[in-house]
Amino acid sequence: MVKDTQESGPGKVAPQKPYDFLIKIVIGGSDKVGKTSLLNRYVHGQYQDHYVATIGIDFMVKELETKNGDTVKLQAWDLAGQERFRSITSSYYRGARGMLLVYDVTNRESFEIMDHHLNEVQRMAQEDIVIFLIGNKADNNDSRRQVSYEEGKKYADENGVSFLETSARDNINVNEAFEKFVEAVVDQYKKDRANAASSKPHKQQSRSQEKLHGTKSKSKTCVIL
Ligand SMILES: Nc1nc2c(ncn2[C@@H]2O[C@H](COP(=O)(O)OP(=O)(O)OP(=O)(O)O)[C@@H](O)[C@H]2O)c(=O)[nH]1
Ligand SMILES: [Mg+2]
Repeated sequence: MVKDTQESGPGKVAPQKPYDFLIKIVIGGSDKVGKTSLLNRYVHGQYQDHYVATIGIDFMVKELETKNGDTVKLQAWDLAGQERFRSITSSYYRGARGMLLVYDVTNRESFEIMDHHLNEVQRMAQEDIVIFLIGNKADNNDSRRQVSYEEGKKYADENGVSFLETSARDNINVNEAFEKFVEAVVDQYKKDRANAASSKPHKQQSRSQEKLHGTKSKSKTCVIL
């Protein structure tokens, strides 16, 4: 169902494909929690043990199809967790439709700083941004855990965000996390459109509304979120 994307590089011309949605998301959290590893696992199916800090911002692209049959081109902005980059990275919250906020279940500090990250998102991001809290490094048989599943879930519930534990190393829940996340972003967009349409009943239906309401065959127009 999910295809890998290798669309850039010397001498390669990116093929023009129609997508239903082009979605910009950001992945944030403290340094060394495994943000880049999660993306590498999801986009390239790869994992490496040695740590290479992200400098500033990195970027990965993945194409996928949701359970509802929507084709999505996902642009994921991988934010450096090191404190010295914070002033740059928080500016990337603006315009993002979704945010994966990652902590490391074996590092309590990375969980306790979530209040700060959520405040920043509230301050900088659009109101209807979809947020998923991810407890990464929930590896098989790991005794170094400092944050329980229940604690992570409780925190997420209290803050009205979705929650999943993952392991980039052991490939646990990584695809599920991204797929659920993308579906939630698309659903949120559809809700927003439906609300906008119902508050403007006499306006001419837009192409994307037609698609949403099934009144026209599948549009070739890509909705940029
Ligand atoms: N045990 C374990 N280690 C992991 C996992 N995910 C990442 N790591 C390791 O944790 C370290 C940091 O991973 P990164 O993905 O570079 O972390 P990051 O959050 O991108 O860090 P910054 O770029 O500095 O913000 C690396 O040594 C990874 O191999 C995991 O699921 N389990
Ligand atoms: Mg990184």
